[in-house]
Amino acid sequence: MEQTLVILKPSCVARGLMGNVISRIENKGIIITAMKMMQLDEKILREHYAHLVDRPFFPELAASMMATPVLCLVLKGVDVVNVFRKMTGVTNGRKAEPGTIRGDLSMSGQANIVHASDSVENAKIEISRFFRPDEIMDYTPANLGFLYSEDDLNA
Ligand code: FUP
Repeated sequence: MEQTLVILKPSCVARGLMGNVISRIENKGIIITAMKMMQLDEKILREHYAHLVDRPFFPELAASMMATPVLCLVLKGVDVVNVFRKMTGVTNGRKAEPGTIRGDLSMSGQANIVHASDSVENAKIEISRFFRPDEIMDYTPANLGFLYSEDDLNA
């Protein structure tokens, strides 16, 4: 099954919204395989946001990501990268659709609650950036047969 990396950003942690986002993950039937609080530093943020390091807003973005610890998660599910990106909504919370995490919880383009990997390839890179292999739990939830049909699992 596919895996994706999610970061609950300082805008989520500081506003007491971790439980809200984790509830959405659990309610959807996505499996949480790892979860860890981390204080990010400039080094890891320059890697994580390598595509944005040269943009003028990068210093402010990095500072916003270091303002409090973050909660990093690995999620597992069929097509979970795309499913969770849809649940996240577009980057700017003011433009994100109601019903999405950003659309429901954020008024900001930067303080936008969550990061979510944007492709299967990037998810693999990002998971290995934030987690050691032994921190990711390999288990099958007892309710798997009620989350998916055989067809879903064989697709
Ligand atoms: P996303 O994949 O939706 O998280 O968006 P990006 O990878 O394009 O951007 C990463 C983060 O950079 C966003 F969450 C917020 C921040 N950002 C800004 O602060 N200003 C911008 O103009 C664009 C992005």
